[in-house]
Amino acid sequence: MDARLEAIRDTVLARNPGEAEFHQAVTEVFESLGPVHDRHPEFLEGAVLERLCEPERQIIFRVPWTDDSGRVQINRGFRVEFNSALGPYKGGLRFHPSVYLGIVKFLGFEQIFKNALTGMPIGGGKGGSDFDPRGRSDAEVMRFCQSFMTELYRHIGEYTDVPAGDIGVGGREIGYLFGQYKRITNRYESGVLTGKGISWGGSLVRPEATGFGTVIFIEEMLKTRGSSFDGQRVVVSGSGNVATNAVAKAQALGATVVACSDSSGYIVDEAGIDVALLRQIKEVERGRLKDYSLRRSGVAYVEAGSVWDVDATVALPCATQNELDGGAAARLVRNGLLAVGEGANMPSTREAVAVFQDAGVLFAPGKAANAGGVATSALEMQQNASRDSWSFEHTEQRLTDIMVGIHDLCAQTADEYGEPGNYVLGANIGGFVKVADAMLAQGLI
Ligand code: NDP
Ligand code: 2IT
Repeated sequence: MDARLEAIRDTVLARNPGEAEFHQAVTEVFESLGPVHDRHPEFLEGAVLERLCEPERQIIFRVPWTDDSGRVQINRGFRVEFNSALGPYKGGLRFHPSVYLGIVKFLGFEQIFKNALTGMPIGGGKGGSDFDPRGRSDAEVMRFCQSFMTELYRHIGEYTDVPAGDIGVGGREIGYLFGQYKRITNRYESGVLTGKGISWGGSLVRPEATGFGTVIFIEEMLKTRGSSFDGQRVVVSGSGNVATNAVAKAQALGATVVACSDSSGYIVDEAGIDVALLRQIKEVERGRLKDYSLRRSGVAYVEAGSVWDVDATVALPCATQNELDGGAAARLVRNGLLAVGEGANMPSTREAVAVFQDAGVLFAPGKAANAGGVATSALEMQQNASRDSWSFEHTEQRLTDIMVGIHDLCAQTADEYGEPGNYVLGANIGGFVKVADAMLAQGLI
């Protein structure tokens, strides 16, 4: 890392002790930014990096609620409003027991650059709670969401901060959150949340957008090597929103997706995953992946274990951070890997990224490859602002254009900085320059 940037990075780490994921995200971005600071000394003079690493505002709050047996439960809620240079803070809410400030800050930091890459007018933020929705009834989830919004409402708004979903937050949760926001504020403010139901202000394609967008990005990346998804053997991790839609799109483009996972284990279905069955089990029944293997012949279920033991030509990590380490990366490379597309946020460890890049594997980092979700959220905001709703075809075409644009920006930036094919460098510099320019233009705030 450039010595000037390393000194700033060390100060950021010391000021934010115990936040390993935030440290990792900051370090990874800083490793790309040395050459930009050679060309733009004004970024160092304006202390852009120091400002970028300090969130504009961080909110931490108590979320009390009662479970179905009448017992009082207490969770912790977070919203980190990281950077508003390009637009209102925008980013999802994650409900998962592992959530703490370090995870929310890593996600919010990544979101700044991702949102900049989309070219849409959105700043970066993220939030969530250590609440675990798994095994909770709809009524418990509703009471939790109502309590969470009873604090969050005073910090958000269509021109201020616009949350959406992430792990553990889908259409059901956004519905409960929106209902409570409307009830407290007495405003039908559609643009305050995205990922809404289609009959009350949501956008077609938003549910599919992250997984679809990841596959569209990787298709563009494969084209640079004269290849495509057609005929590829694909492994996906996770089986939630992003994973399921990545499976569907990859197969629509002619790939065979042979494996996917949840936190309990993984399935191998050599015939190609049956997307309708997967959706039925995961989205309708909220069941476990093991059920898939019980309902379809020729499917192996492996309890625990790593889905990265299954060989693939294309790997799409779509579950969670640091789920693919250096050992798994080396195994995939040995078994003939051609490309990796991060549907999740920071799923590959820094060691894994190094293994992929050293081996010449095409590697698309999450902040570029999974930007289709937030980009389509911005399209939802556009529809809300104009009180309009677009067709599936039109919205999917907008998503495709945005993903191709992000791909090309990353590739061109990598070329411009003398590292062709380095999408990590391209994404980090491409996103950073837009934010840095806007921050300097807006003065010291
Ligand atoms: P979901 O809650 O729909 O699905 C999450 C999936 O990942 C589940 O299969 C879950 O398994 C698995 N998973 C979660 N945590 C772990 C863990 N600690 N270990 C192993 N598996 C785990 O979330 P999404 O699909 O929305 O999100 C997946 C990833 O994509 C996240 O990194 C998210 O930040 C990122 N992302 C999401 C976007 C969106 O629009 N939703 C946009 C851009 C990125 P189990 O059910 O067993 O917990
Ligand atoms: O990580 C992400 O980009 C998301 N979870 C989606 C954010 C959004 O505002 O749609």
